Amino acid sequence: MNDNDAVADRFEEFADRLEATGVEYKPQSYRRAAENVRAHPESVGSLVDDGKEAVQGIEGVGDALAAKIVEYVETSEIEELEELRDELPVEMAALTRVEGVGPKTVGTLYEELGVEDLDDLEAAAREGRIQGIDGFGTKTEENILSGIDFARQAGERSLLGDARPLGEELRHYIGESEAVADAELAGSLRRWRETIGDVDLLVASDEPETVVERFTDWDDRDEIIEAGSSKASIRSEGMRIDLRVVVPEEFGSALQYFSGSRDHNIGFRNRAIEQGLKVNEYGVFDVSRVDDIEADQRVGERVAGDTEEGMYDAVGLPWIPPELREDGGELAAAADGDLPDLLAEEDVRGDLHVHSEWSDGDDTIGEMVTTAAEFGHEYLAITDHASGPGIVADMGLDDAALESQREAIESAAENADIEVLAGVEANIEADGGLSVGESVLEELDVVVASPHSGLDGDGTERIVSAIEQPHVDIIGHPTGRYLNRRTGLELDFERIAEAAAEHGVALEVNANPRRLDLSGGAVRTAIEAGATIVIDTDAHQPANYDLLQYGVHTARRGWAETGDVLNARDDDGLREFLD
Ligand code: DGT
Ligand code: CA
Ligand code: CA
Ligand code: ZN
Repeated sequence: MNDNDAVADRFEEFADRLEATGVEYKPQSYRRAAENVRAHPESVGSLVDDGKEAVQGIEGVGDALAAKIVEYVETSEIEELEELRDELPVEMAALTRVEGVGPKTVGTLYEELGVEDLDDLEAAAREGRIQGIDGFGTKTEENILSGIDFARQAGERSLLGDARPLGEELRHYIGESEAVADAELAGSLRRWRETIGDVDLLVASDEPETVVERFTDWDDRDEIIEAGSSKASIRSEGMRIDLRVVVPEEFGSALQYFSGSRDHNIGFRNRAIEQGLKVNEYGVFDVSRVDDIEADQRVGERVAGDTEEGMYDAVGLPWIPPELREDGGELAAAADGDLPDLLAEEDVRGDLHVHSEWSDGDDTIGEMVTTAAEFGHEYLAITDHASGPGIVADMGLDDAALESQREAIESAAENADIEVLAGVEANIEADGGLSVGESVLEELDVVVASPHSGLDGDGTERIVSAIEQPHVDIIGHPTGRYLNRRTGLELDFERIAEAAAEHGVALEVNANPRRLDLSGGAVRTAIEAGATIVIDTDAHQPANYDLLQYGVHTARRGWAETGDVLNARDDDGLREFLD
């Protein structure tokens, strides 16, 4: 986490804690400051180096908040926040993750019932003590109870975008050992699930103890949870990492088993049983001539297990890409020869939603274009924020600014090696209208319309209205969710996809790992209803172009093929869709 995010998180906690104790107005200014700090192009560390006045240059940060930022950068702590934590010793983040429980409720529940964490909250709800408090009814109590599990899960699971780089780094480090024949990430990480319970690393080696030792010696591990002769678990960056070492002959079967999902494996095993085969992490075994098939895990004649392809082949199936292994009909599709020909990372030819310093991006239009070309893109659309609700003050462009930006983009396009399109990211207002004038939209190549505020309740009609607007090309991050933080709009994806297909609008898979919006499941619904999707990074700096992979694999989880994806088209195909 960078310092800006760390400061923003603390300011948000400040706001929650002040609100919990009944303070008015002040929480709002902390939240506004948090948002501006998070979006600020320069790191708070370098601003503090330049002095407190530079820190006050952040919108909404006055003298008092600037002092807190300086304090945090210098001491990694904010004394006043520590005091608030002592006064109200509750797990604010965990408790407010429960749907319907806000900071005020947390304050009340602590005062009346001494609720400090999710366990206390669950006990109080089960024992019917919450409905006894003034202003709380049985309905509230029921809602709290049903929201607790989700809140627990959300708190525990890591984002794919945090777990994947950590897992890859570890895999690379382990793979450097001569004792290692092969190393692969398994589990939910290999399936590219949007959140990860723990990281699973599978290694093929004839020297398991050497591998375990190298694993537990890793520089980046914070804690050894357990270590045995062929498996071990460590913690790093708050994540649990499980290692299993198997002999090279059993690598394929172990990889199949530990990649999951559990439900996929159950279906796979049942299919094998019907054919007189036994499957487990050690291989596929022909047990047709065995009396007691439970006698040993490795009983019968071994017919597969060296490779994962061999495992699927042994039960009469083609290899199934891990993203599909969620028990969503992939085994039947494989058996029928109907597996999708999935989109690949290299099929994507451009990015149609990125920001420059004209709004809240870090870099110039020219830099964003040059780095997109270096990344390998054939085209790029610059889509800075139009002003509107949910857009940080002064960060959005009004109609006049959009006009002059279009001219700047067009002149950048003249010198570029790739196609550069002029666009905008317009805000979808509560009634489905956009924040930009028609005459401005008309002149632009790409109009992305996205929801940024009012992100609760059913948003289907709001999004459909936006789709029906004449100049809209793409619906950006359709639900507006933030993983582990807010669920965003509830949407009837089928209805939205039908409208999108009818009006020639593409639905975005926003590749930012905090969003992954649409989700894999929603992508699948959208494609089945005939919609085109587009995978965008929403880059605010060139380094973000790399996030594309998360969008591609999320789309693969939605069974997306190249033909379903707008930015897998060549420039002509793209222009045809946009016209
Ligand atoms: P996670 O960690 O919650 O994000 O999800 P996974 O899928 O990585 O689950 P994990 O780490 O508990 O186990 C890794 C894989 O090992 C899992 O996907 C399938 C396999 N596995 C683990 N336990 C069982 C089990 O009881 N039955 C079956 N069939 N497979 C299992
Ligand atoms: Ca796992
Ligand atoms: Ca695990
Ligand atoms: Zn954006």
